[in-house]
Amino acid sequence: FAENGIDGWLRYASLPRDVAAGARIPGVIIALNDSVVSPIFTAGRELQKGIAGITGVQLKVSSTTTGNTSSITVGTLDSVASAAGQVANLPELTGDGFYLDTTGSGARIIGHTERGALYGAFEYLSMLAQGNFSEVSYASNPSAPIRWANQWDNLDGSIERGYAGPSIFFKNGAVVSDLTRVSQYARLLASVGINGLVVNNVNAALAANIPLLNSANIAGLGRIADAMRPWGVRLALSLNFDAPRNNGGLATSDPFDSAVIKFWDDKTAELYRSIPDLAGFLVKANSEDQPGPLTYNRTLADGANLFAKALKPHGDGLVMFRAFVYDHHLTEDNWKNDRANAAVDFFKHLDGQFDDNVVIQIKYGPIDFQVREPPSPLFANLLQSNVAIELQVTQEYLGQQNHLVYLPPLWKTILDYDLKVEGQSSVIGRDILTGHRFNRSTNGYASVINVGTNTTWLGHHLAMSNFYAYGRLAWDPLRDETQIVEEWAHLTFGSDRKVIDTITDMSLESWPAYENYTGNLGIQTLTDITGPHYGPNPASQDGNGWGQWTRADATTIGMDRTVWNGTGFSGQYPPEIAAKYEKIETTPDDLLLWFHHVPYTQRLKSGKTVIQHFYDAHYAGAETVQSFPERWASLKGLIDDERFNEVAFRLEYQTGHAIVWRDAINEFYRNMSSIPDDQGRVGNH
Ligand code: GCW
Repeated sequence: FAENGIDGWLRYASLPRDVAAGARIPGVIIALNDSVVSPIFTAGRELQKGIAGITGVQLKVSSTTTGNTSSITVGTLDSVASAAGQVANLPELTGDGFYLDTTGSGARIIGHTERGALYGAFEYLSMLAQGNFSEVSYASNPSAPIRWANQWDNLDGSIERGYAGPSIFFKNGAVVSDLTRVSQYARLLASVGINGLVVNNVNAALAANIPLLNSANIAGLGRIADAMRPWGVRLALSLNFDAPRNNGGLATSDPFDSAVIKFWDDKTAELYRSIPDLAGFLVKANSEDQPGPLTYNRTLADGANLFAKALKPHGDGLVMFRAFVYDHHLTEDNWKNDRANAAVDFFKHLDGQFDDNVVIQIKYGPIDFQVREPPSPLFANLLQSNVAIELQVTQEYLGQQNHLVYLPPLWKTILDYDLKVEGQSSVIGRDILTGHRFNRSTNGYASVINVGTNTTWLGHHLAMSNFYAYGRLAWDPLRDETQIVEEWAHLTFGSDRKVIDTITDMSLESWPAYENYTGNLGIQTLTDITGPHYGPNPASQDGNGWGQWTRADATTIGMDRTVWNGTGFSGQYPPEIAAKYEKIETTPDDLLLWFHHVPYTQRLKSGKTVIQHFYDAHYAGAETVQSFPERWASLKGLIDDERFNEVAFRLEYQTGHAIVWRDAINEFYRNMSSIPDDQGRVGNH
């Protein structure tokens, strides 16, 4: 089978003979739906393929019960009950949850929905692929209903912030004809519980001259939806707020204009004729030059509700309305200006004004996918609105897949964060995104993935752990990130303990190392801000309107975000959290420069000065990754040469680029501060 990565973690490699000997494989697969578009039908086929790969046993798939006493039965509660009789004493199932039972002679996989049944089949296959034949009986339910992926694909086939080749969806202004890669992508998405996909770039107005919503493209989108439907992945679209003006021949896109309302009602109806299970829309409005309701003196809620009302008659479609609204022409000479304040400033007062099928999609941090940020305080300020967190699998600011950076430890700093809203436990993953804390039923997750036509999907084989982990954490934000990467490595590279351990260790060291050699103490990823967001360029942070400032000068550095003397950002958190960040003494070192403007000689809790920490951390981070190629080389022969060589190449590159980062940043701040490195390294090579 292919070693090129197309199957990702779904390779179903044959088990070593001694392990396979323990397999208890039932005699037949019964998948209780014979419609080829049903996820249950898909589950039957996937079980057949997986079991053949893993054990060499070729099972038949039937859509009705057979005389065979030992079977793998997959279906929904109703279909299993009517085929096999009463199913008693099942644990509670919710959403796309499933029940997996491998006790006795066969296996039962029962979904709360058809999609859930498919997820259960993937879970069973994952066990088998890891050589786990134990008897289990449990229910698994998703933490939240929204578990979406976003692609920033443009209709011309390019991908904004995509690092693995052009789009698998679009080319030359239209949907591609061969959608093989789309169904393969949907298979990977489904295998980790992702149920929705926005296929085009949020910067939809960039392509105003290429109409997404003409009849040819609506038919093309219908074909994409058809390709994904058997995997339970629903299609959603990013909309250009100005489409009525740009493509509809209207004089305005004002959300209160009756012709505009009719335009969206008609387009939505047309979309539903082509895509009956359309998942909804994603809207980036009044941000980074995208049009929006503010352009027409209407509120952001008016804009979101325009689409919500167009969707409403057709079913359960959602408007994912992005909270990433800010002014990118801020002037740095005003000490109190702060881009980090924007989301709460724009959205807090609208809480309660959004229709019930609107979801506010909030980037994890207040700025923009930086190597470290505190959580967006908006999560603590929307108590009467649906919310979803936005993460990035595509490594825009995090090495663009040329660097190994395993992201879950970063995501966990947000998901595990207790915002203590109104003094009560308000952990973002466990309490807020589940909807429990504020009694919401439509919360969840979105992540920008940006796969491309490259056969590795993301450009770096090891980056796929981030894709995998995203789905796992959206399903259960309490899952342990170490366990996730071990499981992924096992499925992707085989059962050799040395392979799994080496990949796990390197992955867990990778984000702290990247933070060390890029930007530490909460100063952000010190990359090129106005261009590609790649490589060191600390000078580009300041002196422009983007607001990713460091305010570094000859003696001091950092953003003063205190209430008493700064931008007031810390005051957007609930009192207990705000108080902690208000003072240097209670601000953790890793966010010191996010919240405070201090001298380079400021002492950290570690006892070091800020500047010496910069020097040391940059050396430490670069040193960690110097060990990666050698550790990877020790796996030669334990995995296939193709993937071995491709990963080796990227790791080797990373070692060099980490040194470039280290020296560029250290030199920059040594020049600026004139404070020497007490180890005598900086400026001395
Ligand atoms: O920071 C910016 C990215 C843009 C992106 C934007 C967003 C799609 O650099 O490329 O636009 O964030 O999230 O909307």
